[in-house]
Amino acid sequence: MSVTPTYPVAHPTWYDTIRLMFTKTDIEHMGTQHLDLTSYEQVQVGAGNIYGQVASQKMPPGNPWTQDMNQTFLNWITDGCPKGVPAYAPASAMMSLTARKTAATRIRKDVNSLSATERDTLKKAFEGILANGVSDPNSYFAQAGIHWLPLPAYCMHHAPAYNPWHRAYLLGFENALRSIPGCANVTLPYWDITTPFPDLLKSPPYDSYTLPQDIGGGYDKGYVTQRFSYPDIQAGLLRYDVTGDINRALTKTDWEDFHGYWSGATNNTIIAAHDGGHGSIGPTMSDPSVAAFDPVFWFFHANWDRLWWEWQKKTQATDLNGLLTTIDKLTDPVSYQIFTIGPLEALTPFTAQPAGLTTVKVIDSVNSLSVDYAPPTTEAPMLAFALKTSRAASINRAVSLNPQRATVSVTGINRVKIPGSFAVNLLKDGKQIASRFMFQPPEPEQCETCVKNAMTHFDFDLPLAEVSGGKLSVEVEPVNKKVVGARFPAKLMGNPKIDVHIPLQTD
Ligand SMILES: [Cu+2]
Repeated sequence: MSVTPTYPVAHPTWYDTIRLMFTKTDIEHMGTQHLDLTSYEQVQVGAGNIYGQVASQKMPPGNPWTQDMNQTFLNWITDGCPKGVPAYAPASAMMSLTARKTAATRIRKDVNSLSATERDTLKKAFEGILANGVSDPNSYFAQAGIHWLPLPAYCMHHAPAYNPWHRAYLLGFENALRSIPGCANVTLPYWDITTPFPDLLKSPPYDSYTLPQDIGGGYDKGYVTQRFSYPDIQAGLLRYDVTGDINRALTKTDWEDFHGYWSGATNNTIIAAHDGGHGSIGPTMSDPSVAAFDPVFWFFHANWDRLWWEWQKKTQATDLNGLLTTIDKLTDPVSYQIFTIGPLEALTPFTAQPAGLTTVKVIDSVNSLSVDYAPPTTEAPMLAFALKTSRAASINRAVSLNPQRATVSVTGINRVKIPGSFAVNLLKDGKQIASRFMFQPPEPEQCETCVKNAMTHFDFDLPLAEVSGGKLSVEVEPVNKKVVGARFPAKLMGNPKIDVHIPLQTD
């Protein structure tokens, strides 16, 4: 028995309405054009395009939808493409993970997949918060200012609360966007950083921001956020092997290894990718005290949140118990404590706000925050791009033509001595062969989180042939060359040490 809905439907879901709107002919017709109208994921991602076609009466050919049907489809998009639950689902299935997933009303999309309407709404929302006065908590200035300058600074990096803190931060920013009239359903899109810098973000209001007042740290009223040239951004992402770090992170089953850096974990997974991304984008994004003022910050961080959620789903860490099974409480007590000891669950300043967000509350993105992510629409054109550039060699690491690998660890760098973010370059016979980036404030000795884990290490996973047969050395290249010079003196930062490990080949 099939029930035909009466159009228009105010709040349709995929299961109760949308999937029934496509006829067998439509499905066959679009199938030849590689759009599967029986797939929720594909229809959701293509929703803007589909709406454009049906609203202009081009589709379905010769049998256009009625005005009420178009309105229904538009309502569905406006609601964030809710999936709903299958009408035939038994009660037990409705409790399953897949069915629960449908609770999300905020579907964040790949920034390259937005429809014209979605782009308009997003722009309106951005312009709205940009126009709000600096003392309005829903102003762009106030939101960006939470990260660091103007003080107090709350930001959380290279520490166990990094992922939860930024998830709460993004939700607050998205709520600010939603406070603008007509934008109540807007969601923050993400930039899949394994694909080129999105065109949308190269023009106003997303290309730059001008400070409306002094914020301290030498950043005065009138300061305009700065980016590198777009080709240089791509080169930077390759230089720091951001895609390689992401891929490595997603294969990890432990919380520490996914994030990397503390508790004995190598520093070549998510936080390394995040740092490398910041360092690649420009002077503003390289400095945590102002990074959030560059509008790309939000799209960039939505992507790290998406990747955390991807990893959570893969490791069944989407609720507290699941997440705790990924943490080794003996070797990493701090991570365990931030999810199990009340006062340590706070995410300042978000816990004090009405939403009362804590580390525990943000774990289940879908059921607790109603936030989910549509899959990326483009498939890693970075690889194609990379092969066209002179830096093609570095991408070979990701595709690993040489199975014999070496792990190079650089330890013993005291980062608190280094004023601001810096790159660590690994050299063979004086020639740079790989680099990593550390994202830190201009005065790390004033930052409690930095001081707590001052001794840093950097890990490089390279083909053995690239590191053998020559003398390895390491240098620290500060971002702020004006103050520090092009290379930071090794003696001042501790005693860096290089270790090379050759993992056993198991196959
Ligand atoms: Cu960041």
